Amino acid sequence: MLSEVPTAVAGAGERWLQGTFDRYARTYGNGPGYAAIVGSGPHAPTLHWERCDGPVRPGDLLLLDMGVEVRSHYTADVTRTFPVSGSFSPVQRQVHDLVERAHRAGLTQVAPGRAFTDFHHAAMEVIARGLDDWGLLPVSVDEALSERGQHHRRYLICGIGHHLGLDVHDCARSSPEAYHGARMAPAMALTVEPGLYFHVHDRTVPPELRGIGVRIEDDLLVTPTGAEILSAALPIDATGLETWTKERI
Ligand SMILES: [Mn+2]
Repeated sequence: MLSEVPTAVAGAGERWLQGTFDRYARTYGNGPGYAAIVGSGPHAPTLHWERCDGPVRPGDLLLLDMGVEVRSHYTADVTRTFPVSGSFSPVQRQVHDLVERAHRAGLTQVAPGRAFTDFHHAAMEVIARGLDDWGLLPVSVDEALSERGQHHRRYLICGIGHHLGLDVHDCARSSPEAYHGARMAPAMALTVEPGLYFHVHDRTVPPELRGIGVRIEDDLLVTPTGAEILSAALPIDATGLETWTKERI
């Protein structure tokens, strides 16, 4: 994928990367598990950017959310945010570092017997505290984290994980008791995917944050003793992603 980024930058844009992934998915698996998301620069904060009709610019962050449906029809759902130039700018790295901390906090909560929502709350607390450190919360962290608050969700309006299987959002029609209200059990597969999305026109954040979108999404299998990260081959830290990118572009 990343070896095709220079072609995207040269003019073929997001379309080229989406098309490249689709071709690989079709060739080596059954096909894409869902419409692949290629969000470059200001498109990255737009959730489910499947239009993928924009340019890819040298200083952009490139949010790639893609999964191959293998020939047994099970799918993956993985996201990383790569710096097109090979290096995160200081502010891009600042955002990525906070999402990484939230992600790590979430990963530690995936284990049998845990409430399904534990990883959500763990990640959200890190996000809320980080945004408060940056002066972006209009209320205290406690109030933001309270049920009536949720001010931090302005920048993270989606859920941060879901069951995964034959459908990318597997068991989505389950009852609340069997889904968010349930406890995790061995053999469950799920995603953990916190992010931060600062829309390009969002005047509640300083100009340097506008147009930055970062998500880290891993696929996990709950085991009898904890969880196995099925997508662990990909780095989740900014420095690791820089190295990964530079080795391929
Ligand atoms: Mn997902």
